[in-house]
Amino acid sequence: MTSPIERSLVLVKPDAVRRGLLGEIISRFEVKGLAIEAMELRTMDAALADQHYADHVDKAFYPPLKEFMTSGPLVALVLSGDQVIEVVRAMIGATDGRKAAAGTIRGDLSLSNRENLVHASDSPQSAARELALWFPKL
Ligand code: FUP
Repeated sequence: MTSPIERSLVLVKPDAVRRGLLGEIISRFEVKGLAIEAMELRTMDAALADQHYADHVDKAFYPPLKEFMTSGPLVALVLSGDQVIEVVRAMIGATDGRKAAAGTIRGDLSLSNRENLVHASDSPQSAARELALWFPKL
């Protein structure tokens, strides 16, 4: 029996687009051996931000986070591969770029707890929810 290939929803955030880091970040996923099943330049609007960050809308950090995430285009990706959810979470590193381990995307390229370059689904449940939100036809 083979299990279905797992998928993760990944956002390369507006700070990465502004800083010219799209190639660097997407390249890390490619060379790791993950498959890109979908990739779109999109701009989050307020409604999508509230849905995407449903768990965070009541937190004090949410208003500036929403401002940042809707501030310009981002790249939305569907990545697939063996244990892709866990693999990508390890590749992006801890939330705060100042504390993220060297060798991770945030650890190497971010100095911020907000402008931390990448979002990635953190569980099969959040992947299913986020994939339905961003790529409902997939
Ligand atoms: P992560 O799963 O690592 O992206 O982190 P969380 O789900 O905990 O937080 C989602 C986003 O909220 C982070 F990517 C950045 C932002 N955030 C802040 O701006 N301030 C905080 O104190 C915590 C998170």
